[in-house]
Amino acid sequence: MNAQSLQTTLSNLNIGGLRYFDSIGSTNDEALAWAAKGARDFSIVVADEQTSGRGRLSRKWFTPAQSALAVSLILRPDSRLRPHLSRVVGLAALSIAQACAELNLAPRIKWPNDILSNGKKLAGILVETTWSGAEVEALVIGMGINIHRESVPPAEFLQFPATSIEDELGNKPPAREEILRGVLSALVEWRGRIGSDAMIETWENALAFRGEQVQIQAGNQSAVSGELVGLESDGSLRLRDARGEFIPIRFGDVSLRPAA
Ligand code: BT5
Repeated sequence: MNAQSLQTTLSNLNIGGLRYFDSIGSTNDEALAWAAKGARDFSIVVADEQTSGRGRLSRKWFTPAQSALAVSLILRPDSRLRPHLSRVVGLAALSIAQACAELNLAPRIKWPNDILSNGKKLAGILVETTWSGAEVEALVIGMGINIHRESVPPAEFLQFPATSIEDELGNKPPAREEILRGVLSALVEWRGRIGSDAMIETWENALAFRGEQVQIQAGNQSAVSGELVGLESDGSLRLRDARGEFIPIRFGDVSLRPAA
């Protein structure tokens, strides 16, 4: 993978700009800085290796060389996207899931930001923003996708089991550029329909643990348990507690687990 192979493979996608690095700290940091300096809509930062890849709450994201996709996509909200910014993590999750389904995997979305295959984490998403006064100026959608076996971190690094596309397929995956093209093509398609009911329904139908009991932990607060029913129209999670009452779980740094 290099800048030329990415330009060639993504040539039909109207990419705003491309910055490629053999090695970088975090593609999200680069994309946030670029967005603040005026990067065009749909620009991407791609790295072969990240030395300080980030998850939420400054958790580490593992991206060893030649094995994974680490991409940050910059979106500048237009009038269609702006009313639905809370759906953007779903936009990314759906797009990664759709690209994996095209490879004949059966991905599920562990709300809000993980893609699972056979109950193991295959990809993670980190959405960050730049602001202009009180308005979101740009969104940076960081996507880390495990492609080859070598991208899967050692077990002691993980709270949740992980896998890669190669592990799940049982044979060689397509080139990383091709997989990225699949993700970005799906994202272009779903971005055009971000306000639609179909977007929420498709996202909801792809959720992991639907109809099952789950536990949600947000920071130091006590955990909330209930049946995972689906999504609210803003993309919040809808649980039903033991008394049958619906509880919306807003985004934020929550973690979802199947109930013990
Ligand atoms: C995430 O956070 O899952 C978001 C990951 C986003 C990574 C992308 S890569 C491109 C862009 N640039 C960045 O610097 N970041 C974005 P979270 O839900 O907080 O999960 C983090 C946890 O996942 C860690 O604490 C580990 O336990 C686990 N983990 C780390 N690397 C992993 C990997 N490669 N595969 C599976 N799990 C991993």
